[in-house]
Amino acid sequence: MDISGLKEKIEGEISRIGNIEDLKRAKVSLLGRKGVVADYLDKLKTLDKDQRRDAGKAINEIKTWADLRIGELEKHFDEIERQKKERASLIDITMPGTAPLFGRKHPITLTLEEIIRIFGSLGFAVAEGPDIEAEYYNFEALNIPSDHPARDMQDTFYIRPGVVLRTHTSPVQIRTMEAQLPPVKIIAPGSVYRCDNDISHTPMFHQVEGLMVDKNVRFSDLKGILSIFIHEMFGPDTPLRFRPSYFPFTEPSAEVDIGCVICRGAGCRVCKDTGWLEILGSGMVHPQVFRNVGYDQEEITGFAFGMGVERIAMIKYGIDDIRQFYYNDIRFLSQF
Ligand code: 2NM
Repeated sequence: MDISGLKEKIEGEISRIGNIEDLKRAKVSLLGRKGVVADYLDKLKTLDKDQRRDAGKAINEIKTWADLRIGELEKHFDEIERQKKERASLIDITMPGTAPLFGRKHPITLTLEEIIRIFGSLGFAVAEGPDIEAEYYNFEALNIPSDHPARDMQDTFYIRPGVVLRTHTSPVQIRTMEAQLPPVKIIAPGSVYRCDNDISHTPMFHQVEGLMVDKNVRFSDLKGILSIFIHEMFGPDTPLRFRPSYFPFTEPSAEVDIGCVICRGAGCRVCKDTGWLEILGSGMVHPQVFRNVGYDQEEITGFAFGMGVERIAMIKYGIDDIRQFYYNDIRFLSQF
C-alpha cells in the first residue's frame, strides 16, 4: 500500500479550502466515516501483520496531523465569522449621517435684542419688573383715572381686586423712579397683557418703553433720540413724523409715524392709503406722574415712549398677521 500519496492528497485538499463550507465538506471527505483516511484504514485488512502495524501507525500519524490542520482552520474561520457579526452590530460609518436640527431665535427675540442694542448704544440701561402688577403701579401712578376706558374689566386681566397682569411696561418706570433719583435713562422691555384677540391683537404681546429724566430734558431730546432709533432700526433714509396725540401720563404727547415701508408713501392697504405707519407713542412725562413718585416737578423734566415689539417686527419683516408669531410653525420661524 502506497501511503506517501495520502499526505499530498490531504495537503492538496486543505490548501483549496476558502471558507467554512469548503472546510465542512473537506472534513467529511477526508476524515469522515467513508472518507479518504477511512479508505486507507480499510485497506489495512489486505496487509500482513507487520506491514499492517507500520502502515497503520503512519496513517494514524497523518490523521492526527490532518485533524490538527482542520482544527486550526476551523478556529480561523470561526474568528472571521465572529468579526463579521461584530461589525454588523456596530454603527455603519459609511451611512450618511442625520443632520442635527439647530434651533434659532424667535423673530420677536431678534427684534427685542435689536431695540435693546440701539438704545444701549445711546446710554439706556435695561430695567425689569413683575408681569403680575399692583393696579396702583399699572394705572393710578401713571395718572390713569379709575373711569378711564383702559381700566375696563374687559380690557384688563384681573388676578384679584387690586392686582392685574400689567397692560404695559410703564409700571417698571414708576418702580425705577420710586427707587432712584434722576438722572434716569432706562428702557423696560417685556411681556404685557390685554383682553384682545384678533388679526392684529394677541392677549399677550411685547413692549419696550423708555424713560429719560434729568434736569433740562426737552422735547427736542425726545425727537433726537427717537429719530436715531428709527434710522438705526429701519434704515437712514426712512421718513418720520411726530403727530400730536394724547396719553394720560404725558403732556404734550406725540405719536411717531414712519413712511410706509410697503408702498414708500404712495398709499396701500397696509398704511390705509395714508403713506404712514404708526410705530410708537411718546411724550413729556406728566407733572402728576413725577409728583406720584416723589420727584420735584419744578426741578426736573423727562420724556417717555413706548412701542409694541410685534408691530415693529411685522413692519420690519413684512408680516401681515400678528398671530404668525405664536403658531410655532417651523416653516414660519425658520425664515428669520
Ligand atoms: C407710551 C407713550 C408715552 C410712558 C410714560 C411712562 C412713565 F412712567 F414715565 F410715565 N412710561 N411710559 C409712555 C409715554 C408710554 O407708550 C405708548
